[in-house]
Amino acid sequence: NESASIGEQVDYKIIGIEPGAGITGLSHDTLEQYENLEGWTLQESSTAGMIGTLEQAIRNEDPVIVTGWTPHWMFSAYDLKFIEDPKGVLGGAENINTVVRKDLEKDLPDVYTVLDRFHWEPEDMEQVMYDAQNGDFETAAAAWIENNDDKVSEWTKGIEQGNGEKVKLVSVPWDSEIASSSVVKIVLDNLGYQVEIIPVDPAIMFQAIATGEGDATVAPWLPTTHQAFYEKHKDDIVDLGENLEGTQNGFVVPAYMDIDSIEDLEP
Ligand code: PBE
Repeated sequence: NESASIGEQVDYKIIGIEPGAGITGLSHDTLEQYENLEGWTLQESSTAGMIGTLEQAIRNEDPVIVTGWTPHWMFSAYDLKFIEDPKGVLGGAENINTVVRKDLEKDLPDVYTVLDRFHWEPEDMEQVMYDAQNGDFETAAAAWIENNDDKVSEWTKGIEQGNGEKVKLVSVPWDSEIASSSVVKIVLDNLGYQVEIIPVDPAIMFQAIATGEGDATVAPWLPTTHQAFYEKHKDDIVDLGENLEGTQNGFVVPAYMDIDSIEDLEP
């Protein structure tokens, strides 16, 4: 129905992802903080489920609103746009930080130094994510490392070889963080460490670093997406600062939809 409001057309639903994701909590906050979203619901599912719903809507040129973020390949696969979030509930431009357990510096000083130096650009992460679509993350990360010796040697210069010490790299199960964790794993493996990547929900990731069960993570999105988990554990973790600047969350729609702002959605 052409004259129906967007709300009516999408059944007052925002298509979300996993319940444990930071963006899911922020999306619930968004529904609460915008009065015009009264009566709207967030349909939690999975990242694959969200993408499936988005793809199907695009095939039919139907309206759809999903929770999205960048870096993500969906922006190169489809013509999409973020709609404005004037209250900033979903966060503005964010960063990804490196967070390690207390005592990592003492126990594994060289690993700590490499992690502290690890820093790259969204384009680097996207390159690994893009290559992994036609293969796997391990191969894509290895290729990126081979092609970016200048960056990698900045992180590893003067670092002594390890002796097979184990490193538990905790992460989250989204492509962006599988990409960064895979790169860090291979860099440390090549230095003689044995790195295991453990993908868990963001809440568990912070808890693992705080309890010392995990050694490090390069996956926290801050200051907004993972703020609640960060606040809970901030006294028991060591924040080594940004490893990447310029991520973004938001409500995402196909470019053919005539809507620009969350405030334009009708109750
Ligand atoms: N994300 C991608 C995650 C972090 C990385 C935005 C879906 C989240 O916790 O929401």
